Amino acid sequence: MKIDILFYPEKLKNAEDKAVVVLDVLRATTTIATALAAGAEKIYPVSSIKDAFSLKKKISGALLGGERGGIKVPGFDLGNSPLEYQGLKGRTIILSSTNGTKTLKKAVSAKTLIAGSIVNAKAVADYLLKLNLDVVFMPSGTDSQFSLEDFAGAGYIISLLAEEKKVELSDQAYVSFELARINPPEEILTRSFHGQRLINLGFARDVEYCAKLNLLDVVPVGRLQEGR
Ligand code: 3SL
Repeated sequence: MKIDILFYPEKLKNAEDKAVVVLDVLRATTTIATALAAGAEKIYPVSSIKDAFSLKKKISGALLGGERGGIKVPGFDLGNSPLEYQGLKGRTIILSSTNGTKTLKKAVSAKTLIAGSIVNAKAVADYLLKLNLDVVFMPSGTDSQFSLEDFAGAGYIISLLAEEKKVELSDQAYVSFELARINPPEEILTRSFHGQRLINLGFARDVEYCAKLNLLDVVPVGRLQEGR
């Protein structure tokens, strides 16, 4: 199994035969995993707030969730805190976040598209082992900048893969693996630029939650439509 990781959420190339794992550990992909674990039936990631409102008109009973600048969008039902996503049995969520949902849209060409995070690292690793495809990890970054927490989040998943299978790591995948091997998730998330930003916005409990390794046994897998 060949494993690679991108530094930035650039447009994916040559991924038609690969599994692509998009990470936005703080917080969109953690929120997606949490919403599914709380019973949500479907999650539609959308890029813009306008698209979120117009999709809601077409799906009766859907909840709107997401943020801009970390704060719940006016008129939305939920923000982007995973801790808000509870008791969602059968609900449809339309989610729009600053970086994470946009990165998911950039990965539409993947053979299999997965939303990964630290809270579902083992579930994602087990799923990848069954798929047995080459894997590209795609960190969402923060406002087009490198994000430590997504890079390390991929590393935790890679280390679980490497325990079970012979893996061939690209140079940057090796760096993310080593980063995760040496540093506990909570330290990485608290130290990261975006972790600090969330703590300053009053979301310290979210940062703590997003660092909980292997808390949830769910794998968000999706096929997205281009252009929404
Ligand atoms: O950028 C994103 O997609 C968000 O997850 C950012 S935040 O953690 O909600 O601020």
